[in-house]
Amino acid sequence: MTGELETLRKQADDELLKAETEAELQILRTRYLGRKGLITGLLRNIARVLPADRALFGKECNELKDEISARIDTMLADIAVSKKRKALDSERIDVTLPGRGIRYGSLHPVTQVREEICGIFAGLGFSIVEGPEVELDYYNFEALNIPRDHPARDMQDTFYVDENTVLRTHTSPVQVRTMEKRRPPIRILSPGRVYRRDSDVSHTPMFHQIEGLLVDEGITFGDLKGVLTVFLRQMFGEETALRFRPSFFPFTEPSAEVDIRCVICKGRGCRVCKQSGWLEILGSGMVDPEVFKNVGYDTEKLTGFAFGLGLERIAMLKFGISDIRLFFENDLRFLNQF
Ligand code: 2U9
Repeated sequence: MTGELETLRKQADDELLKAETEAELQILRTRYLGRKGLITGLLRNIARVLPADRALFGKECNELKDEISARIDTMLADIAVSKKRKALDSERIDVTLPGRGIRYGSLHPVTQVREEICGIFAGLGFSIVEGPEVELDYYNFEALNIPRDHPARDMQDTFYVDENTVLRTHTSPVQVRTMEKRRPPIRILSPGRVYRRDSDVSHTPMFHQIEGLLVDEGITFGDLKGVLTVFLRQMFGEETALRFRPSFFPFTEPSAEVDIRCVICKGRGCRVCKQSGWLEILGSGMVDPEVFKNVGYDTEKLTGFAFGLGLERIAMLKFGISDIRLFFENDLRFLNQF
């Protein structure tokens, strides 16, 4: 190897030993191997070499070029490997650390009560039916024997959409529609939202109801008492005392409201039962023949009973909630308790 080449190799060797970064190596590559680089410069001046030595000189230049290039490649590869190792070290996952806790949701208390009641009646052979919340005046009132001048018709109680259309004030219209479509025996339960112009600690403009209807030949008030007793004992406990009180509804005759012994004070008298020892749970009665006539049922052969209850009221009693509006605020601090 010529002296010139030997010097260049030593110089390259020194500089490569000092190089630490990718950028420094790229600079050296350009410096030695680039188009205007040191080795290319030597080759360009090959005319200075004796013709007899040129072939060897060219060969040695190329070998030096290949050697430097290979060393730079190896060093770059080493740098890439150590970079990758550092990255992996810093990203190492400790699989023994505890995971983030899963936060469970819960069903809304009104949903829980609805599912419980629907479950009990499903066990008694009732099927669930649903219907429109925007309802014709006919199905909400007229067909249920609520005459034009009845107080429940007052603008204060009902949201009117137009002269013939209302937001349903109860789920009874669902049952009228079902009777129009189907012949008895009928055993249905209709849960859903209802709307009334009312707002205070125990009333909201929208609330949830469940109504039930059973129609067949030979159904008596005894069946009403039996079915509602089974329901209330499953819901509030087998020992629950019940009281059937006479009442009035335009769509049932006779009618009864049903109370249970106060679940809070067991009848001793408290704030929740207003010292009476009893809690009003539902309204019920034998379907008025006028209602059957409106759906074309034979009132000589068919009888039936119906009942209705407000879900928020039951949920308030069950969970000891004193303000109905809490159900509709979607405050997680409230909802997470159930
Ligand atoms: C048809 C015939 C009769 C449903 C009934 C009640 C008595 C009742 C209230 C309970 C609390 C409404 O949510 S509340 O304010 N309901 O007292 N509901 S009988 O009677 C019917 C239903 C449908 C065809």
